[in-house]
Amino acid sequence: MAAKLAVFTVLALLGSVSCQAGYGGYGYGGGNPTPPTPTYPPAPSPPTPTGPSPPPTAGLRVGYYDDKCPGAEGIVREAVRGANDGIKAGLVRLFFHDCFVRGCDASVLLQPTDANPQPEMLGIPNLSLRGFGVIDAAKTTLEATCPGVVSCADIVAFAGRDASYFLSGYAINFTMPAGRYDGTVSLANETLPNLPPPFADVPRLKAMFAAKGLDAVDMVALSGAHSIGRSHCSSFSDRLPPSNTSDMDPAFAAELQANCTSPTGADNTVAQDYKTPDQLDSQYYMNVINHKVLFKSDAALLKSNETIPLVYAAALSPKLWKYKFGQAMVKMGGVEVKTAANGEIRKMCGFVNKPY
Ligand SMILES: *[C@@H]1O[C@H](CO)[C@@H](O)[C@H](O)[C@H]1NC(C)=O
Ligand SMILES: *[C@@H]1O[C@H](CO)[C@@H](O)[C@H](O)[C@H]1NC(C)=O
Ligand SMILES: *[C@@H]1O[C@H](CO)[C@@H](O)[C@H](O)[C@H]1NC(C)=O
Ligand SMILES: *[C@@H]1O[C@H](CO)[C@@H](O)[C@H](O)[C@H]1NC(C)=O
Ligand SMILES: *[C@@H]1O[C@H](CO)[C@@H](O)[C@H](O)[C@H]1NC(C)=O
Ligand SMILES: CC(=O)N[C@H]1CO[C@H](CO)[C@@H](O)[C@@H]1O
Repeated sequence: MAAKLAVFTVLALLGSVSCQAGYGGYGYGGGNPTPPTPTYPPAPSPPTPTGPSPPPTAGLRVGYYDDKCPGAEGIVREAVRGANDGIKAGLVRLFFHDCFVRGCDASVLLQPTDANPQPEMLGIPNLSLRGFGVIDAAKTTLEATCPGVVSCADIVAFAGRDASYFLSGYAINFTMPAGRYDGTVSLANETLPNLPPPFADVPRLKAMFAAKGLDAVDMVALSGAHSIGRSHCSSFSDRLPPSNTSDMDPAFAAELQANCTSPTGADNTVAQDYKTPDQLDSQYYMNVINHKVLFKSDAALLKSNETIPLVYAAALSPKLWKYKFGQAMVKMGGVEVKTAANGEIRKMCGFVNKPY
């Protein structure tokens, strides 16, 4: 108890620990990706959340649909509840990917059309995003209940929140402000420059998060999303023997190498968190400390004196991390949101209302 209080104090002094939930794991494929030079848009300045229920972000507010479409959040939650753990993990990542490319505007959901043959969802080789079916199912029910009211961007945000709730065994339980509009632009070539790659170091991670108005505390907090989901071996194979340039635990590396070995040459997948693969929990931070993580960008958190204390704090105080994770998710949900002036409420999440 005393230890927990001490940790909490340390964290309070550091200015709140939140976690970067869900970058990486994109499985770029192709063993030796050349990092593109990111072009950083001007960073927005979202308000700093305070207290257990963070205030509305970027003009969004909690309970936005209470009068417009009562039950909207419940409909999304039920759609998420029925998904398996892999899809739930995919929904957390979908939210992250949506927000990091053109803001949280459901641009990640837009499908290829004649007018736009190369949308975001085709942007990264082996991206293997999941969860689109859950979003579409929720949207169908919502359109039948209150047509033209609930944006796909809000559905993605609610679904990311709800997946966190279920995968944490209801321990991560936070309110998500809403009122986002859907974007009409989705470009494949904007994905790589905006999504942090699995080989990023801390300065690069910090820069890419800062470009979205998120700080190192948010980044470390959101990284806890690597306690769920799976990754293609091609995203970290350069950290395994025989090339062996990493500080990975040797026994763990040998086990990964065995699991990644495929007689057919297929790019196998392995669990992000070998210990509790389907639980959104702070085990990830123990894995970082024990050198049992997949990506260079995970291991990097133990190589910067800015992120080291945040990693230890999250490992030592799971409860505090859960709170910070929720805060960071809300903050991320405020990134570059659209309004009625520059967005729409899509009728179908995969297509803009008027393609021409
Ligand atoms: C989650 O939080 C809400 C209040 O926002 C509360 O009503 C509900 O009981 C909580 N759920 C759990 C499982 O703690
Ligand atoms: C991205 O693709 C779009 C549409 O194909 C094109 O108009 C734009 O110039 C491209 N941007 C870059 C940076 O290549
Ligand atoms: C890398 O090689 C060194 C020296 O042979 C060895 O001590 C270390 O355990 C190896 N690391 C991995 C991840 O295999
Ligand atoms: C390797 O695969 C086995 C069998 O699926 C699994 O139990 C183990 O956790 C995996 N190890 C790692 C490090 O992924
Ligand atoms: C990190 O450590 C370096 C060298 O030890 C020092 O110059 C730098 O000020 C430290 N940064 C922070 C944020 O403490
Ligand atoms: C697992 C997987 O889908 N791997 C593919 C990644 O992309 C490269 C290039 O497009 C393919 O060759 C791999 O098979």
